[in-house]
Amino acid sequence: MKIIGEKINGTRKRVARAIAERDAEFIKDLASRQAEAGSTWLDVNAGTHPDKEPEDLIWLIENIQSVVDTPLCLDSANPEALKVAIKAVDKTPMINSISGEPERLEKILPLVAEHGCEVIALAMDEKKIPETYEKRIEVIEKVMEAVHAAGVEDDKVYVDPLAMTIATANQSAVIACETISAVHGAYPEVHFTMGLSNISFGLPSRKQINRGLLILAMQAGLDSAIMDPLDKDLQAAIVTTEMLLGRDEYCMNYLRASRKGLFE
Ligand code: THG
Repeated sequence: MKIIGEKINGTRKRVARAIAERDAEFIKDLASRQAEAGSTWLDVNAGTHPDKEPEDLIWLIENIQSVVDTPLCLDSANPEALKVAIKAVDKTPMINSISGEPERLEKILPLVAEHGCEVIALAMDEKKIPETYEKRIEVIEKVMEAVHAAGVEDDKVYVDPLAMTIATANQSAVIACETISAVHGAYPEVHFTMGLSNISFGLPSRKQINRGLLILAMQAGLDSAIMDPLDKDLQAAIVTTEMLLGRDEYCMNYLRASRKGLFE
């Protein structure tokens, strides 16, 4: 299971303040702690000021790279901001994200192909997030056609099935898992990821719900998640589920995690 550390996100109030005040220490601390906790990528989202986004992204990237060498996951729907950010990174980044929206495919896929990036593909288009897994798969088929036309390999693609808030969409975890299973069947080389926290919006004890979704989705084929790497219970759920899915020979990782106190 590969972890995309979610904490450097300008839509979070504390991070928005750090960006506005150019509080580099706050950002560096988030970067170091998430890298130490085992993140394969660090998500970098500069927030929702389109005019300031490229400048803010560069400031974030430079500060993060001054303390860690973990590759970054550039979280923006804006092709112009992505173009500038790709030039500022030391290591090939993951791009978060494309979708079935033609403009994003046309403008972002060439960048992905040129730089050899991994890319997250959302199972939605410019109209909306489809309500059934059959319709989400139709969107992903369209995205994969464009991916192939751009010369990007299937194993660079991370499909995000989009798990909506369960409080208002009773079947949303089921639909997300069905989407993963079906896409996995059709495109065996494609990877999966998702933001775990949308599912629990508006309900109490959110971490409990996020953790349950993680386990169900891993069973369906999820092999990466945009998540809080500092959440020990979530990390424990990953180690345990990997073992239960038969991916931990002699239970070595589980035993190592136990000795290190992950389950205390
Ligand atoms: N899919 C993809 N990218 C994404 C998302 C997704 N990027 C953004 C988001 N969703 C995932 N990132 C975060 C980052 C931080 C938080 C949640 C998701 C977070 N949330 C706190 C919580 O859930 O309690 C509240 C906010 C706060 O702490 O200020 O921290 O789905 N491809």
